[in-house]
Amino acid sequence: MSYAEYNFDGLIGPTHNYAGLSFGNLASAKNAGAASNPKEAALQGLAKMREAMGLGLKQGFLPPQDRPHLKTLRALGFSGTDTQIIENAARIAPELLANCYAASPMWTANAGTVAPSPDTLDRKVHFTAANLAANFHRSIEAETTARVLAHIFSDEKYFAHHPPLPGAMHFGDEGAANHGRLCENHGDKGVHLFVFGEDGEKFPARQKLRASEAVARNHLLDPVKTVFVKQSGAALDAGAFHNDVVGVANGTVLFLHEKSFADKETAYRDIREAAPFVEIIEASAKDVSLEDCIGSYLFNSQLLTLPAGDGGGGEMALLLPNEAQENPRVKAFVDETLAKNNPINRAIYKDVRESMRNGGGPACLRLRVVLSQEEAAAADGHFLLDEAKISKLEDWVNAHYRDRLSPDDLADPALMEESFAAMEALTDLLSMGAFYDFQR
Ligand code: SUG
Repeated sequence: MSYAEYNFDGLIGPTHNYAGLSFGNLASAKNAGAASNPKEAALQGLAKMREAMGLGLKQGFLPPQDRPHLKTLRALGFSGTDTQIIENAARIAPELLANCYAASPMWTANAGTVAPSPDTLDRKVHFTAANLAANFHRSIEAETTARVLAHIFSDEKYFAHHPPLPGAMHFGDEGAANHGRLCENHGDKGVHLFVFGEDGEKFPARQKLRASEAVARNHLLDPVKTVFVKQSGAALDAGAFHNDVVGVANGTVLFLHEKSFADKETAYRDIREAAPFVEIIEASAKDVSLEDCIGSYLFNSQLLTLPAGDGGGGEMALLLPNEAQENPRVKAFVDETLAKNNPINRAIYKDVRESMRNGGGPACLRLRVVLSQEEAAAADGHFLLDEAKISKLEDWVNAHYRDRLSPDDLADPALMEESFAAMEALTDLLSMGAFYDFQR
């Protein structure tokens, strides 16, 4: 049976803004209060999806969520009409309103953790939506994300869904942003690398070991093919709030900064034991400092296995943010990596600046799902892209999105009305029915 990797990117929602909500995420703090361009953001995201499709790769997407999330505002004691809720929240607790307006579901690397069917005991594809307990604005996503995943992958013959882990930060779970899969072919039984953290001196760790362990159990993974590694405090305190900011795994390759893990020697030994085929390509701190690495999002690139036959055949391409090209030390390291004898031999730089300014690079914007042909056919085709569908989504963005949004604009009920009108049109386009909380 043939298997392929699908990247499910987050379609960036109409309320994308810079509210400075994520402690420990340097870009989010730095750009707090700046004006965003939601239209540009969504079009940049769609252009990235188109680029990956142009490489012959399979591309899907997860829809945005309904924002403002009135259900949460109601749970927090705001009542009356929808307009009154917005007006009162803006007056009494503007920070709560900003949390309920975040377009953060765009970073689908945090939507959940996925185990492809060759890796699981029951041969189903397993999904656990992340609880994202570390940040209030992100914790709101979990329930709807679980609903989205169950909607797209609804056939119980192939897909198993686990609810977000209970217990809030006791089981803090940020999904695939702290998880990687190593394998020789997508359809082989893969090795799962879970990276967890412990609070640093400056910043809190979002991913708990006990959460990663629970996800591995839920997904019925083989313990011999499961590795748990602790993130380094230095990386966390330098701004690597998710491990995918300092490393990425794909196929046989682990591409990372040498300061990613707390105990590198033990981590590499454990990874090599579980995945003897692994090729570890690292940047030394001499080549690229942690600061350069985090400032440029070098390792938040998508590391993509190109399809065989098309100049590919096991060769890999890096899809990086423009910021990586703009830093001469980072650019030199990428060029050196391409010139060396390893599977990575192509670099593509893309503009995802709107997302980057909130700390989300190319790899944050996608959830990887390896599917067999049969499993892909069982998934909801509305969310699997081709040229025609991507153009329709662009038309939808152009019709409904603003090209400027400042945090003060969140107080205006007209933004809520526009946002809900966009979501109504999207649910029609995707035949989702009355899907979101505001439609129920
Ligand atoms: O969780 N930023 C996101 C960025 C997520 C990046 N994802 C990965 N690394 N996989 C976060 O910190 C900022 C929102 C704001 O400040 O308005 C934000 O949520």
